[in-house]
This record gives sequence, structure tokens and C-alpha cells, in this order.
Amino acid sequence: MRTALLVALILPFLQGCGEKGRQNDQAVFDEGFQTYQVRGIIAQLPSDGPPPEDLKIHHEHIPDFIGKTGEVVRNSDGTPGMKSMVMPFPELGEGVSLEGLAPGDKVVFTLKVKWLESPSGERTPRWLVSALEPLPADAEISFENKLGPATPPENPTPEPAPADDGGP
Ligand SMILES: [Cu+2]
Repeated sequence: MRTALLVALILPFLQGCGEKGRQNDQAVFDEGFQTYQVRGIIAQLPSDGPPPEDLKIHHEHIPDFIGKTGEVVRNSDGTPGMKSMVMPFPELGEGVSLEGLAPGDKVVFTLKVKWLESPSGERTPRWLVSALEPLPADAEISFENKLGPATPPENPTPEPAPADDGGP
């Protein structure tokens, strides 16, 4: 009885103060998410601190990255998607191991992104590294951002229908 009470009192505390960003409820990633295969170089391994630090990866350009509008992000310079950047990855999926890895190591990982909508309609992303594998040291990693559309538009603007009244 007392043990149960103790657990009931402590559990929310542990969940609230656990490792930074490590949220237990990853069921949100069960559906309605996007998945990307991304390559990059580890910039920083996570640590419990203090202060706690996230895993950081300098990732390659993700040209097909979907933004909050539900369409591929279009940057002001015309680059589609998410440009290469050093990015924190606070959430790791179950079974993702960083053992034996060090900053500077090349990796390929699966990124899951879920856009969450607040009651006021504000959309914010939550992202998860669901898989991660080391790449050989001589793997080619490029942080160049590729201009132009990632893929040709699936529905090109249709030709205007010819006027059937003989025109003006
Ligand atoms: Cu990024």
C-alpha cells in the first residue's frame, strides 16, 4: 500500500525530470508522421550533464522536408526542404544505440517528424531518431544545399482549356 503510494507520487516527478527531452510517450509517432533517411556527422553526443546535452548531428540537406503547411519547405533563397545544419536530436527511439560512436563519426539515420497542432492551431514539430547506423569513415558526406525542386511537381499546372466560344 505504501509502496504503491510512493510510486504514484514519484512517477510523475521522474517523468518530468528525466533525461532532457527523453519523453516516454512516443506513441505520437505511430501515425501521421514523415520519415527521412538522413546522413550526417555527429557533432555532440548526449550527456546527462550538468547541464544535460542533446545528441547533435550536422546533417546533410533534406530536400524533401515537409514543413508545417504540409508541403515541402521553400526557403527564401529557393532551396527546398531543410538545409544542412547542426541540429539537436533530443529524442531517440527504442533500440537506438550510440555506443562506440564519437563526435566526427559519420552516420545515417532515420528521422521521424510529427507536426503537432495546438488547440489554437499552432503547428510545432516533434522529431525522433528512430534508427541510426554508423557509416564508414570514407563515406561521402556533403553539406551542400541543392537548389531547385527536389522532385518535379506531381501535378503540373494544367494548360488553360481552349475557349470553346471562338474567343473574343
Ligand atoms: Cu535540421
